Amino acid sequence: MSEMLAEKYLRQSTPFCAGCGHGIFMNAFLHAVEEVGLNFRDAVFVSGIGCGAWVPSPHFRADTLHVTHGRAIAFATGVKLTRPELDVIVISGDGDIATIGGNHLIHAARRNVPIKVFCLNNFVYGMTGGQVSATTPQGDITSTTRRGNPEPPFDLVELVRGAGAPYVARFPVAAPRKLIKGITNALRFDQFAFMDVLSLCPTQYGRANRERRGFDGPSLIWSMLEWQKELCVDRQKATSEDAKGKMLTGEWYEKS
Ligand SMILES: Cc1ncc(C[n+]2csc(CCOP(=O)(O)OP(=O)(O)O)c2C)c(N)n1
Repeated sequence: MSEMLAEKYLRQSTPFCAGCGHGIFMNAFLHAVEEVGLNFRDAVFVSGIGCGAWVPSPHFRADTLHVTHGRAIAFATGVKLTRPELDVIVISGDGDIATIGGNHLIHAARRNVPIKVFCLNNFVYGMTGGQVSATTPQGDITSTTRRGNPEPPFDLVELVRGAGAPYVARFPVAAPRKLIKGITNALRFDQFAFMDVLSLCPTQYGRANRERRGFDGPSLIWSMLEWQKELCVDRQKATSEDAKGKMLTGEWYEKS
């Protein structure tokens, strides 16, 4: 991250592990904030519990609410109702937003609450030891699924679109320029906006799935970035054949 961005927007340095995708997201997010001209004095950031929740709090020089696990969207809805003039932005993990907090996610989408939600999806509960979450791919190893996750995951794009969200996007941290563009669009959108940010957790997910996913190159972090690039296909370029077993990336706007 540039010194200018860090000095302007951050109170302190971050505690993320080496190779954590959340730091790449934080950098991309601050670039988008500059691009949009979002004034932190007009914004409130809300996060639940987990490593992803640490992106805004205690780091951003802004008003931040660091609330109970799974309840970030519920608190954010309350803030938006009482102070509609503020930009209310939720940043938290897949465990927080889509697993324990999944109910709040679908109802905020259904109600089109005008908040922005960035879900830092590293496929596990990272902070507490890499347990299975609602986005862990079937067959993957986690600390609570040692023989492979027997359950299918949520596709967060499909889930949130199905719940009625007018803007849904997915971008991987391995494609930072596209990620910045997407965040810029989400921040400028004036209704409910949701982004499935494909993050990376080398410490938990990477180590546990080293053999299964072939993260055995000279560097675990590098292998994970390469794997993430291969996992993603641009929804506008992909045929249904290309999309098999991949994750579609891009933006989906539902016209009202
Ligand atoms: C009600 C409640 N249940 C469980 C916990 C323990 N807990 C803290 S963080 C966390 C996992 C967070 O995972 P995720 O949201 O995916 O974020 P990550 O750490 O992966 O970025 C859990 C289960 C808690 N703090 N509160």
